[in-house]
Amino acid sequence: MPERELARTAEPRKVSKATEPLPRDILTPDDYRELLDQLYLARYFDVRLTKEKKRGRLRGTLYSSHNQEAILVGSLYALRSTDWISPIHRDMPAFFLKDIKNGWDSKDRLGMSIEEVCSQVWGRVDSPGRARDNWSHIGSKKKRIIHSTSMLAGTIPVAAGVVYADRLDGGDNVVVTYNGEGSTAQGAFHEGVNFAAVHKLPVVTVIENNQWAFGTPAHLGCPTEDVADRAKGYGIPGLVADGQDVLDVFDKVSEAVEYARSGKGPSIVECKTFRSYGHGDHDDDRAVKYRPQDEVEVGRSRDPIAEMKKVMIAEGLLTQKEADKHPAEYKGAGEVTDHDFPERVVEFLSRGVDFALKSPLPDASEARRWVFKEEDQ
Ligand SMILES: Cc1ncc(C[n+]2csc(CCOP(=O)(O)OP(=O)(O)O)c2C)c(N)n1
Ligand SMILES: [Mg+2]
Repeated sequence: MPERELARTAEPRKVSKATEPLPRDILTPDDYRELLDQLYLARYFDVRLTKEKKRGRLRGTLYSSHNQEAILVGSLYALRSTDWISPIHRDMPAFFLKDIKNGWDSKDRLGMSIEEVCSQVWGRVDSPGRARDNWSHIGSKKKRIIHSTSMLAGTIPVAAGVVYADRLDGGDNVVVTYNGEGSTAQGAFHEGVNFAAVHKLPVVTVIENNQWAFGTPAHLGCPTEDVADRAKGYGIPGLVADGQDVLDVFDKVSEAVEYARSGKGPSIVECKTFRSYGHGDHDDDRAVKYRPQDEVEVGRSRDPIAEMKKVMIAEGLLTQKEADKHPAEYKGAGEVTDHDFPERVVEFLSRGVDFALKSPLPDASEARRWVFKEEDQ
């Protein structure tokens, strides 16, 4: 294996121009507390599902977003309800985090309910996918979530088309697409970003650079130091965010969203992070073999929950005692308990899990339905 540096998650080079004032300046103390709770919620979803699977209550593959939560939380917080998103395999929390700032239980919010998402994970009749798959292969036109597929980067051309149509209809909505750094080596990435750039479409391409694409390290998938440098080839802005810092992600994505909404066109926002565990839960053991242990330790050393707590303590929005009340940070699914999370978070997700476990499996007779367009679609 060629020599290379350790994962670089701390203090990434800032490519974007410093904007004064920063987008985060509009956030209130309540927004900060909400962001922290959302980080907890995304983390709890991840560890709870891992535990459920270990207890034998869940089947299928889990693609952990542990340590990458700030990317989803910070970017979604920068959006309007009517904006579109296009998540992929590692973004399962995005389905219920979308528009959640408008009320976790609001019936009107344009995001999926926790009941829908948990039913999807358990492959139940109340899920959008009705047990055709247990993971992220779902979407909702009504809630403005582009259907996720397995084809890496394949959603970027679709996303470009969706906002092209929105512009033709006189809209000013933006789409945020999520992809890993490995996906940027796909042909569809080039076609989609190129099309968006040529037509100045409001497509914000968030790259979750977690340093690994299954067993391939980032430097064997992208020849430039920053994946965001790919933007130069399309004549569009490329920003680099600290993916462990929810506020930095919020700032950079807000900047990109404003640029897109004002008609200037697409951009790429690379968020530097680290994949804490294997590619999927089936990969856990081998992960230790292909990744040096010191790299894994460095990569996990800046937990996004801890980073947000530090900021809030420094700004007088959280006392050390309050920060210590729910110490979920730096813990894997095997070490963490429900007491490490705010009650609000545990209660919200438990409601989804209970609902899913009570929801029946679909009847086998519907297996051949919805292959082609049907009357009730
Ligand atoms: C077009 C395509 N090629 C290969 C795969 C198999 N595959 C699924 S995820 C993955 C790695 C993706 O890496 P990255 O884009 O960095 O995202 P990450 O899993 O790290 O979040 C691969 C190779 C696929 N789903 N689609
Ligand atoms: Mg990756």
